[in-house]
Amino acid sequence: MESALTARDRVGVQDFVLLENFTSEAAFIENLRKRFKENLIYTYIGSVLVSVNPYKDLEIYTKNHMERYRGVNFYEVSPHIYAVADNSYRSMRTERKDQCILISGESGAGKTEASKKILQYYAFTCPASEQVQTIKDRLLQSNPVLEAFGNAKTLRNDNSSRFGKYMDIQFDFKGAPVGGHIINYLLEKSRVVHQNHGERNFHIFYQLIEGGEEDLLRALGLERNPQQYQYLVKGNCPKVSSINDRSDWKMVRKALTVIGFNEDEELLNIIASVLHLGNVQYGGEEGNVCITSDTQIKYLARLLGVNGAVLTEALTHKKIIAKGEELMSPLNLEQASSARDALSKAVYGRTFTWLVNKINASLTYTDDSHKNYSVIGLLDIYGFEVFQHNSFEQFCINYCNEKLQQLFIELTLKSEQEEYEAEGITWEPEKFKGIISILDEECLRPGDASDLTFLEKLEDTVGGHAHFVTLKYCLAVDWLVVPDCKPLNICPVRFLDKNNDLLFRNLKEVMCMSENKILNQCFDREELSDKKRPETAATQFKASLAKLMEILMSKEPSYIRCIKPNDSKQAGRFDEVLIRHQVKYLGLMENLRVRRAGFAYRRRYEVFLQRYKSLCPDTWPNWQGKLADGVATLVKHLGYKPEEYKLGRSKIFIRFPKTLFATEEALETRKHSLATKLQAGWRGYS
Ligand code: AD9
Ligand code: MG
Repeated sequence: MESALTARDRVGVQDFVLLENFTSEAAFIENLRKRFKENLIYTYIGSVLVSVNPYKDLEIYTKNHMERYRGVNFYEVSPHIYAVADNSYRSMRTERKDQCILISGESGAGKTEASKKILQYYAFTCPASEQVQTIKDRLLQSNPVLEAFGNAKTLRNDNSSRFGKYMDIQFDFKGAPVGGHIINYLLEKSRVVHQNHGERNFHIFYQLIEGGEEDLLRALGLERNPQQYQYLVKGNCPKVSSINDRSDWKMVRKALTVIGFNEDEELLNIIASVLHLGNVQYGGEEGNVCITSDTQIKYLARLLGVNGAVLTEALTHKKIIAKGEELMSPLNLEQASSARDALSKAVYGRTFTWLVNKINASLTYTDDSHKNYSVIGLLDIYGFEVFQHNSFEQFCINYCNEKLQQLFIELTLKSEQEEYEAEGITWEPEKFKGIISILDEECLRPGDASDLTFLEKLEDTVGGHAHFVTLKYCLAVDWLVVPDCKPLNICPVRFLDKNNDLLFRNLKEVMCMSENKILNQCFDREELSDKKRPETAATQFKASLAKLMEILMSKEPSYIRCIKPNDSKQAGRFDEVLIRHQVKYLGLMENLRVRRAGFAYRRRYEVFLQRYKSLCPDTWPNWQGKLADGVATLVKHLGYKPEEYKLGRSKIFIRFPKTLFATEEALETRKHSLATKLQAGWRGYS
């Protein structure tokens, strides 16, 4: 049989807290590596789960595995995402406190997969009636639908989430899932009209083109060739080897049925109309721009349910009000294409939000007896990402990640301030501070505001920051911000546009008249009478994140920290440099140090004394003096070394688990010997 020592040598420790050299980053990484080699992708830091993406299917998510973790304590079984899911579930049930599971990590680290595994675990292990089964099915099927519309292939991940998602699963008093609610955060709409080289548009477009039936495509005026569509050719990447668009199409259609969806026709019309919009070409002279082909407009009028002539005018003119009179001012070529793209983005973005609302409606359980439910929230956001060129989207995504990281610090590290300070751990404050307000200022400023003036302001304000460097190449100026150690090369071109996110009034008017049932709900006439300037995208995003933080703070959190093993999406490759980087900016070493600093092993004096007083003649049967003195006497008698513990105002802090284990063992031994003696008729000292 393998000895304990060699097993440990081979597979490492399942909780980093047990590492002998716990301050050594090298030891931390070595432990991860050993486990990764053995396909042990999960390791704890106390109750935080660290997960390394295996990039291959492991046989660890079977029904048998789910059974194994059901109702079992954290430390009795090997680390697993099911253990975290089960632990949250049990806490919710026993303590009646809402829970949330926060999943973080960079793009491609495995967050979305993790959230799906958790959902599957609840769907399988929680009790179900027939009605509950319907909700379970809908909860599960909401994923393929939202992924089709909100995920895309990027350079970092073939199935990258391009929106943030927070999902509440609601449980009744029996612990059965009876409903759900999703909040979505800032979809990366710009992807609809542009993709970087090697990336794709949202999956749904390719699914429709590859998987759509002949009749359907004919009705929508589409050809079975993604290369025909301007909005699909920018990234020059129509096919992805890990993706089967055709079978995904079937899956999505089925999922829509399960959700109880009956606006198929309208939805498909919208997807097709975006593709047609992308193919609207402009020609003519400056000042007299026209649309060069009628075909698209004919399809568009039908698919969007609007008047073709009015749409054509709105795609080539801008309505201005001068001296109380409405005038149509012709757009130049650049303005016209950007008006067209703005319409595509608005149509797609609003349809996405509509879809989320639709799913929410299908997850609303109407039985009144379930009003009093408990909740487990799952947060799966878009992960931190850095490309060669980064823009507004990366800024927002990374800002969101930064916020979440701060929450993590707030809840796990800062709340341990005592140990934190004692350990001399410092954390850098938020680095994005101020950037959004500078951006908004430039967006709202009339006159010469441009990406360049925005950049100049940034330089003036945060240019002195150690992580901020500007490199000036003509207009394509890049600047570097380093959030948590990672260089981020942000290209400010179109920052202002994207933040403003404006749609010309006459395009809005056209859409408000749409006969498409979905679009009709997406574009509301009231918007037209609203004189107030809409809030900028970044400000709205910031506000929605602030609300999210409130939601999360009101619940009891669990954490899953996902790590990406390499940049080539390959199984078995452990890229140490990349991993070390993530360990750093996820703050895992700090997490471990705080955990080891006594966090898990603190006891109030009276509890500690009560439990262990029998181990010392001076404290047995009762200590008469101050509690602190009693504890001091007791631990001295037990032979605790000064570095092993600290006495606080009301608690004892024990640094190493082994100290407490030894004391527990002593207690067991004493109980055992006492029992033996009692059996032998001896009464012990009392
Ligand atoms: V992003 O920020 O949305 O771009 P995620 O969500 O962190 O990113 P995702 O969950 O989509 O990453 O994982 C990326 C890919 O890694 C998946 O498509 C799988 O192919 C692979 N993966 C992730 N987790 C697992 C796993 N537990 N087992 C097997 C996995 N493969
Ligand atoms: Mg994801």
